Amino acid sequence: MNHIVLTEEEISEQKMHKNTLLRAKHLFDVQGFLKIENLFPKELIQAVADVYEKSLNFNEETMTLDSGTQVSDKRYIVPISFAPPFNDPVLYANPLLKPLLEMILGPKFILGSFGAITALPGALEQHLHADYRCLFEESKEISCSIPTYAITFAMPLVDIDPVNGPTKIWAGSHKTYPLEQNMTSYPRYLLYGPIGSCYFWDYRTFHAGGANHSEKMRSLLYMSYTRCWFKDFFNPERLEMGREEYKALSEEDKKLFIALQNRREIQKVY
Ligand SMILES: O=C(O)CCC(=O)C(=O)O
Repeated sequence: MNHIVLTEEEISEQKMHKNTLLRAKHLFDVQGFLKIENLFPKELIQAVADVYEKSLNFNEETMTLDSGTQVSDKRYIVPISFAPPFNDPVLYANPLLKPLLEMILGPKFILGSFGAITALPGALEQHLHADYRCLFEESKEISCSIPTYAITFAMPLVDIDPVNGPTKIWAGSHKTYPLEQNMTSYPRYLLYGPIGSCYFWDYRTFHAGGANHSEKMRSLLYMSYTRCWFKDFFNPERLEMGREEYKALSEEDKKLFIALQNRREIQKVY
């Protein structure tokens, strides 16, 4: 099994067993991605999904979404403001997940972006891409051998299956940046799962949003978690939060939102 299924005990204690953590970290390092089958409470995600779907302006005549930015055929990135129900810490600072994120991104990881990705019915497969360029343009070897600096975290807002828009991903491609453009030297996986599941990938791992062959929208919530020093110059940073919502955060959670603040503030927090 190349993904993680949490035990009932882990869920009730809201803590991953040490062996689960080590296995999760190992799988992530080797594959460049990881799926966790049952991280979130289904009722919470369903409530979030209902609010999100109602907020969308889907024009069925033109088959366009009058919200967000189109990123490929019938696929849109929609910014989401940190307001109820989206600002529940279970979503962005999940206690089951935080220790794993610390192992992957170091203890001072932060949230860089937060939004949703919606593939409309009939959306075509997206172009193959990684979420960032080689960090050191002059050396693929160095760029690929260092630990990761950022991940994209995806949380299905509908039950996703191979038909309605899995994310195609090429295992191990984060370690080389593609040796061949046809990707045949990398095993290809489909990332999908029910509401409550999640999957995430290294910014360097090659992937593509899959086609949506169903008659319904396929949406997922996404977050970029990064090391605190990383500034994303190539993707628009989408992080929207009102002053009141920010003030209501716990001191611990405020550390995750450093990207919203003046960089000099970082020194005050750490
Ligand atoms: O829609 C998906 O499954 C992934 C989308 C994606 O990778 C992107 O828009 O960059």
